[in-house]
Amino acid sequence: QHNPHWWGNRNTIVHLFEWKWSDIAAECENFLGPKGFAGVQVSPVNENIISAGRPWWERYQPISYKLITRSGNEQEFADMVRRCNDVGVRIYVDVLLNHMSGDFDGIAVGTAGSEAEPSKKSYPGVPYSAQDFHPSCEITDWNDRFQVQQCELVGLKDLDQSSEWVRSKLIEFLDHLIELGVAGFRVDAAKHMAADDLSYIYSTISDLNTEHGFPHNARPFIFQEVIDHGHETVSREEYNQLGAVTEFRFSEEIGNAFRGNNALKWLQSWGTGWGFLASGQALTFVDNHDNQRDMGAVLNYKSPKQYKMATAFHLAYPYGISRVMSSFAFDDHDTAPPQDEQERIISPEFDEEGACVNGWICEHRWRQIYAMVGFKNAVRDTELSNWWDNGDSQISFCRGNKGFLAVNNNLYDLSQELQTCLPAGVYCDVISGSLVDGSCTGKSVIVEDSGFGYIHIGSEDFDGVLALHVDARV
Ligand code: QV4
Repeated sequence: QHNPHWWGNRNTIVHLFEWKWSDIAAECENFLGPKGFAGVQVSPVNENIISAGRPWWERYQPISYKLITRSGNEQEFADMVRRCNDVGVRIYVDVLLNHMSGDFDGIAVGTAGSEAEPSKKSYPGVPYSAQDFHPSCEITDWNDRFQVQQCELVGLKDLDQSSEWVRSKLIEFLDHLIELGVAGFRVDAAKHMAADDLSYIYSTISDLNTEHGFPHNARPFIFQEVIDHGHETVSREEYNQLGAVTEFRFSEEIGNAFRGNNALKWLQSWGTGWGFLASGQALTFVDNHDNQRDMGAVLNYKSPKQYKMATAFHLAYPYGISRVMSSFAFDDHDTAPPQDEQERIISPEFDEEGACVNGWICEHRWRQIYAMVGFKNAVRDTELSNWWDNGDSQISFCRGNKGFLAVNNNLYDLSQELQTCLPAGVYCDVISGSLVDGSCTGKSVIVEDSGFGYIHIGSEDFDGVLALHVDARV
């Protein structure tokens, strides 16, 4: 279940973290479809516990499988899926199969109004009771398989996926979403569930809904959250046959390189050469909603120049199933998404250039990022060739005769005749500008009959990357 069922030549997923369904529906029609995005990962859709201050992570604590959250209700969800599919943008749902909520004093009320008594493992909204869970214990040793898979991840009540009842409830939930037209699932905390149990669930759920444009017998796309830094007892290799797996080493190493801790010349062997999963099994990202909040090498929107360079490399290099992050502004781990005084999530607002203004970051609306989504579409199915580097952190390469990328992460200029592999002509650098009414608002590059062009990326330039492709020819 590795096929994301993309439409046409599209091939990039965006995670619209904490967005409302009605806003995503509009975004599919107004922006994602026109710009060539392939799909959206949406936040958890089923009822969750309500936590004080409404941190984003309350949505990782389910109370029932009713489709009512701060992002909207079932009707709004169904409307979103329909409208996005209609413009060729797929929906992938973040699903919590591992656990229910954590402890709570007394009776908790969820976002759909269901009551639960987490301390007794009682969730009548499903219903689940204590016998559907593993006995409580803490994970103290992350290399102990029993603890990782049968104890409680940060105290979240741990479902027993070997039980017939639990399996039937999970399958019913996933089938409901498939019926509504989704293309697949991000499986949260997959590492904390036995691969055999997941295999049973994945193989039992329905085919995708043909009324939403999927072919007959199409299996749901599965990508599993398994964090494997290498040498772990529960490894990514237990899951990659079942579906794609989040490749966290990609995120860590790309952050490391673009922060300047590793020369970019080493990226020539990026991908399996770095010990990553096979390209078709790896869900790749510069940052995700968890590690963008951690200190460390991972890049996020707060280091925009490096972040845009890393994203350009991510989307230009032929490796992985790409996902870009779209965040809201945060100070710390618990910052809630943009909300009003009644704690309702607010809709993103845009300035005249299309950038988000009211607490939403919307990296996917940054020109340097959506332009690379277009680049990745334009060069789809071409090989990488003509790698060039300066022995340090200036690099360039071609994608067939359709695209060319150059990056300068040194503290001096890149000024050089380079092989672009493109047919002779004038091309618009889609990073510094765009093609408007046939003329380029940024840097233009003249490509000679030989394929060479003069490339300049000053160390002080606003962006450290230059990208040309055949769909942006002046
Ligand atoms: C607290 C204590 C625990 C204690 C518990 C007792 O910290 O030690 O056992 O109380 O009740 C929130 C709080 C957390 C609290 C917990 C339970 O932050 O302090 O525990 O709730 O009340 C997200 C957030 C977590 C959040 C959780 C549930 O990141 O902070 O916990 O949602 O709301 C590993 C896993 C990987 C996981 C990653 C974070 O292998 O699977 O850790 N990633 C996924 C999601 C992530 C999500 C979860 C899993 C859980 O990507 O966003 O956690 O669904 O690497």
